[in-house]
Amino acid sequence: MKKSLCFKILEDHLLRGELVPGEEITIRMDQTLTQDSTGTMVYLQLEALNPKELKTQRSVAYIDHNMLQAGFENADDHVFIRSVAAKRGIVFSKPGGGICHQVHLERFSKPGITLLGSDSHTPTSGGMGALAIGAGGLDVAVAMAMGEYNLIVPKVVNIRLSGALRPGVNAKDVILEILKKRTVKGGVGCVMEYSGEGIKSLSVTDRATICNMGAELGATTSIFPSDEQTREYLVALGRGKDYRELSADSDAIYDEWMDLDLSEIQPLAAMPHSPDAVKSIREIGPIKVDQVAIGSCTNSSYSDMMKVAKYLEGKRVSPEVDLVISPGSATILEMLARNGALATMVSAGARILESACGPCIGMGQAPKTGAVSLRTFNRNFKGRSGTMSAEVFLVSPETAVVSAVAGVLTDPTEFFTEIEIQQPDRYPEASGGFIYPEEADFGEVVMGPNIKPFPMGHALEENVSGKVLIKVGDNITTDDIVPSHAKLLPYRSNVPHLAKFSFSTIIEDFHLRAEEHGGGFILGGSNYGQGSSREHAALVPLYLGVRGVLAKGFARIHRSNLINSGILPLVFVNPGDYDKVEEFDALEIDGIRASLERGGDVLVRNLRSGEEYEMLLEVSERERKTLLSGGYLPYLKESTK
Ligand code: MIC
Ligand code: SF4
Repeated sequence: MKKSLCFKILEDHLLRGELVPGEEITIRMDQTLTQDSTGTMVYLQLEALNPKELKTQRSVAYIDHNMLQAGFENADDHVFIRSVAAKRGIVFSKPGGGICHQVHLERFSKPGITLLGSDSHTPTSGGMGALAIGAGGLDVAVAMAMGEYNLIVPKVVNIRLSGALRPGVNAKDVILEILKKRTVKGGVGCVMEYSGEGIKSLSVTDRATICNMGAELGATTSIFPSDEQTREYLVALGRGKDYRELSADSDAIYDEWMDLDLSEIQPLAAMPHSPDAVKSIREIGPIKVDQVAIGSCTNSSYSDMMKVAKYLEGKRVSPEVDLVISPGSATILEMLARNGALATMVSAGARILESACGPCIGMGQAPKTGAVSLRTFNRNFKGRSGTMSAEVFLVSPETAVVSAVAGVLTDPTEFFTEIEIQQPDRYPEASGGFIYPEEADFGEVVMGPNIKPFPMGHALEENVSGKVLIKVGDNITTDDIVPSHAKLLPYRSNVPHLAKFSFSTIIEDFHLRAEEHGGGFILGGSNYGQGSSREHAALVPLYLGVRGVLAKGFARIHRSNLINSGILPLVFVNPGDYDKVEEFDALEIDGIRASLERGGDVLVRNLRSGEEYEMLLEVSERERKTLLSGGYLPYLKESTK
């Protein structure tokens, strides 16, 4: 008794360690998912691990990010992933099948399972009652090879929902409200667990929207119980047998609570350039809009799409607005095509994009210079759209579509009183977009010329020294460390090429600085490395000779990626010391191996000022060994010798 749903699932999957918040445990992973922009690295690493067989019950490889084939690179990556999937018994979802999180929810997620994905929005499946976690690629490769994953036991925050959303208010507004209250750091080290009467009125896909953007809180994951809504969704998908009723004990103990009355939530927007810069649509006022993009793993479900289509009936998109729509999966696209909704969208003047991430990751549809772009997505970091000067607002599909017609930002509540969408009784069979292991034709693993070996760390030296190559502020994103858009995504399997663009949202010559000084340190503020799971944000610094990152705090996935790459994540004991370090200061850490072996703090000397800073290197036993070996792969190689 007294258990949260999160702890019940953790306990069910516990292999090693104790369920005490802050401690590292090892859990069994039932399923994994990868997408293509992180997937090439995952599969290169899986090939390096070369397991006899996979230890997961189900592993799926999606192609949804790198969909523009402006050159051979993306197509080569797709074929590489398909060839490894065939060799290893992994389900392959072809390009066009849809966005990994939406498709996984439809076809593979189940209540009570554990899922590890090489994408930060993997928690979307929490809407189904799965414990779904985003991680760096190497962790996902290891989960496939060994069936396990190491994580720090989270605190569990209980968000109690009451009431019901008013017409025109979307589950997106719920998570924006939570982001407004807790900020992009507000979930670090926590799992957000939802309960209360209010959840009954939320469909599985509404819940998935809320869990999806829990990633923006920095949370380890988010989860809803499974109930009648979950059963109906699974039955409609022809997967009724996957249903299991699951919830927390009625007297469950939580570390924190938060109450939210759904009926009080207003339509909201996250303003440029952070998902927690939230204001109500009315507060922001009727600003002129240039582009509206509806889709992404946050808001591309059947009901979101149908709300958009219903509103567009008999209307016309403002002549000054570009409206682009990407349905979340081939299944949804097929349903919209069959019921006429697609025709409504097209005749209103919308552009229909394929079922993929598309503009959410800057894969096309970069807005014009200085544009205001409303997007139903989850991230609005500067430059992510592909246009540095664009102002991206994150909104719900209801706000997006009403504003697309009005030409200005508009509160949708009064326009949705008559619109009600029924959840479908039956989804069509999965499209021909899957290749199951049974039917896969395994030949050779195929590697195109753009796929380069990934860098590997080496055993940690006694003393580490170097210059501070860059000093950055709080909440630096992985989009800053390694930007991603149509021009760079094709190089996800080519770390040397990506390295030339590291930190280019902040300075142009980071890679030149690193080359000139033979590597060194990065100085960061709090929540360093928030955002995506891309381990390129560690592999690129590793390639450029970065030995350590000194920061006030780290985002969860990025911290693990640094350790997996053999880069030291050092936290200031006195955050005020951050101000005393300047760019190009020479730093020295003596006896770092000994400090690590002792498990104590680390002293960093500033050769310019002569000052010493106490830094915390808070690591588990396994992480300590990983750093000593120079990364997770070298560590695994040593420990299995
Ligand atoms: C994102 O939304 O930032 C991405 C692109 O999906 C990333 C993965 C990547 O960088 O390839 C994520 O969220 O992990
Ligand atoms: Fe794709 Fe965007 Fe979702 Fe990332 S956030 S998985 S880029 S749709």
